[in-house]
Amino acid sequence: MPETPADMLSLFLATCESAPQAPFLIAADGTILTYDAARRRSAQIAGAFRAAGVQPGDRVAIQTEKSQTALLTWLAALQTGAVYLPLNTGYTTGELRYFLGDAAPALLLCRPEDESALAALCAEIGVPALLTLDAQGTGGTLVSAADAQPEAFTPAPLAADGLAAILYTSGTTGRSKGAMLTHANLASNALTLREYWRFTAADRLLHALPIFHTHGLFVATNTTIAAGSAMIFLPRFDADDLVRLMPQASVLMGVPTFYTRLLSHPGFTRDLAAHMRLFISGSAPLSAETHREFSALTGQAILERYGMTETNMNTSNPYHGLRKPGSVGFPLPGTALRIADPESGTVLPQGEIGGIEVRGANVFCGYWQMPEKTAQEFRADGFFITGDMGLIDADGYVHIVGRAKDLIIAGGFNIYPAEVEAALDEIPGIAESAVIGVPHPDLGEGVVAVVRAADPALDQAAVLAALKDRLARFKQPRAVIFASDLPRNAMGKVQKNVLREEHAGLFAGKA
Ligand code: MLC
Ligand code: AMP
Repeated sequence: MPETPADMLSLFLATCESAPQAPFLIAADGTILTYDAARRRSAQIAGAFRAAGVQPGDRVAIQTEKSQTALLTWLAALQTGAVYLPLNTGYTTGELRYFLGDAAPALLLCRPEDESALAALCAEIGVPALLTLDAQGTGGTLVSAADAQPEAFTPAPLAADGLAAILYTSGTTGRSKGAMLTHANLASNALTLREYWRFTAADRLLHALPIFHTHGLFVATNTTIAAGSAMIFLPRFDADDLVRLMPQASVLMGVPTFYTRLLSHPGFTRDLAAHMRLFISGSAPLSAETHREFSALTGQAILERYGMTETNMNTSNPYHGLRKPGSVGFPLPGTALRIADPESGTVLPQGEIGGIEVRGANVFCGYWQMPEKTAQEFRADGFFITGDMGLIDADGYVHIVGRAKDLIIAGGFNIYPAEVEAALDEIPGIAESAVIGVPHPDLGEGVVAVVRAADPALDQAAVLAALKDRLARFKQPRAVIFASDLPRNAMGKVQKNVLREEHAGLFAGKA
């Protein structure tokens, strides 16, 4: 069993102490930021946060491009005892208004180009401090403020059950919910994954994920920190870069789109992958077909795991032993997983399909300022209702077979149809809408809006233009279909399964 979990800062500082010159972040050009350099720079950033007014327990919201400095803000927030609140770079000002209003952060860190628009928003909703950071992580008011600070910072004491981060997840109905993650949630999961996936100081993780979500921020970064290993840290996914840098790496973590794109890259060969220790996939279903294609090409089986913002990682295929295509593996040590009737909560016999419920040190402590919503999503015995449907097979492997929640996952990003429908229904000329996900060869699922227009002159271009500033780009429909009526059941509910079947082939052949 891993040692008693503490918090991610203790794990980071332990490596800084034992191996200060070990590489932590390696840039695409080979430049190395050591653990010690990361400690010193994050201490300066912590000093800048404190000077800007951040106190223990305050929220620090971040919406910046991915850079080494952006990642160090996570370690800096930990040092100040603040609660980290990373935000998708695609969110529009309108979307930010809600998150900032709800979380009431003491500080917002944003891109320099957004500063004036967001200064107005911060003034309006009472966010007291605003700093900027550019895409390279080398310019902006945060950088100059950090430069003026000492390279040592006395960390605030952290309690295991204290809040480390709030990550917003959209809801099937109503407002987005801020999932509250404690220090123990994050540290326990990082230690579990370090052991389960055999991470050591020798590992070099190829990191091409965004750092505003659980996958890139916690699974990748925290596991690396817990093992004292390094990340080859890239600003975004680019198949050419991955192929070029793979010879220096030992592990890749990605969403399924990473793997389908690699498979269609001519430079991705058996020889290129031969030295790699591990390929991990998660955040969305990896098709059994992609799994098999990858094995046929490389001779290696992708290790698929399953997690959620609320729970960190729940299951994983084994490091040694069969990594079953189409399965997400076994519950991780310390995580209890059961399949239950979604309505009654009665636990179902092995092999039957039901709702996936989990309990363990990895599971979050509730939704920010939503005690009722929190209570609804936990059973009385502490199991969290994930909203995923699945079964456990005769060998004990968990399979996800669908979702009880109305959710689309495109390229690993979650899109809640209800939110897109609400935006569509506000467009003059749209009488009603239904948003569905249909198979997409690159993104797994693609967002499709089926609308009944009251105005016959309305076309796809006009609908998309109206959504442009309302919704982040990744939530916007890839196609708008005009229908004279939406299919409904006897209860009057739109039959999305009928629409999904009807439009299943819409993106066939599109990469
Ligand atoms: C980009 N676009 C997307 C998109 N990503 N649209 C829908 N869904 C997405 N995921 C938009 C771009 O804005 C662009 O719009 C157009 O699609 C084409 O962009 P691209 O250049 O082809 O895409 P790219 O930038 O390469 O991004 C694709 C991707 C990226 C798959 C590499 O989305 C990505 O890194 N996804 C990872 C998401 C992730 O980390 N999820 C973890 C969640 S945590 P336009 O208009 O410019 O053409 C979680 C828990 C767990 O789920 O278990 O891990
Ligand atoms: P998020 O809210 O962004 O954390 O997304 C969590 C959701 O992603 C889960 O509830 C699942 O529906 C989905 N998910 C994560 N990993 C997998 C996986 N390996 N296979 C299928 N779905 C997954």
